[in-house]
Amino acid sequence: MFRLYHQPLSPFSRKIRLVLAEKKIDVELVEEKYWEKRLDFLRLNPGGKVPVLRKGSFVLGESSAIFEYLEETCPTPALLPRDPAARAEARRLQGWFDDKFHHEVTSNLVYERINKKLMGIGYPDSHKIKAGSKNIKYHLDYMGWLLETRDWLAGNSMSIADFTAAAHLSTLDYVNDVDWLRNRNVKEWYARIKSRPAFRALLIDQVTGFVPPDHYADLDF
Ligand SMILES: N[C@@H](CCC(=O)N[C@@H](CS)C(=O)NCC(=O)O)C(=O)O
Repeated sequence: MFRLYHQPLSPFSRKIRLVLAEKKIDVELVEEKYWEKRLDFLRLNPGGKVPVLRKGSFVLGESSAIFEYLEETCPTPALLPRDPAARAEARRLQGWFDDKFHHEVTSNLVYERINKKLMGIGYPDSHKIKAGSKNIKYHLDYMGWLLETRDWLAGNSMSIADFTAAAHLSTLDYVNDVDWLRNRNVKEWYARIKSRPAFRALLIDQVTGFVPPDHYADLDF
């Protein structure tokens, strides 16, 4: 069986948990407090980051590499479209959310509000909170614009782009930082993806000391 070293509110870990669940791959979850820099974990992944996927002597870090590995070894259901241009678009958007969105939004809001406290490294920086709250508007508008002409973010089938975006947004929703009234297309898209069985385990997760808003686990939010 696979083992996944993760953190409950790590968007990269959440992306891989969604992929594993959608593909119905059994996994044992191991919560890794990566900030404690456990030696055995650093031996597995010298980069010291979660997620890390492991099965026996096979060990893999970097969520996009993990995703590609799972997509190739367990191709059903496919989370990359068949058409090369659409595949590239799905990968582009995975990069958009894991890079730009993460840097401009997730790290400014979720890491400031939650990770700092978990790691015992102080209080949220109000400048970062302000920046994240401003930046998320641009991203929600961009997603809404994509969804005006597409059923899913990268085209007409659900793909890794949707799971990546939903993984980030779900952590932001946990800290009540998503204005679901801003864009109808985004809310409707999130409701669709949130109601998938693969999403259930994420919605049950709780981080000690931080209670999510009531609508967080509500499929009819
Ligand atoms: N590019 C990596 C990013 C993973 C990442 O940054 N994970 C965070 C948790 S959300 C982490 O482990 N950070 C520890 C560190 O940067 O030392 C991926 O896609 O897996």
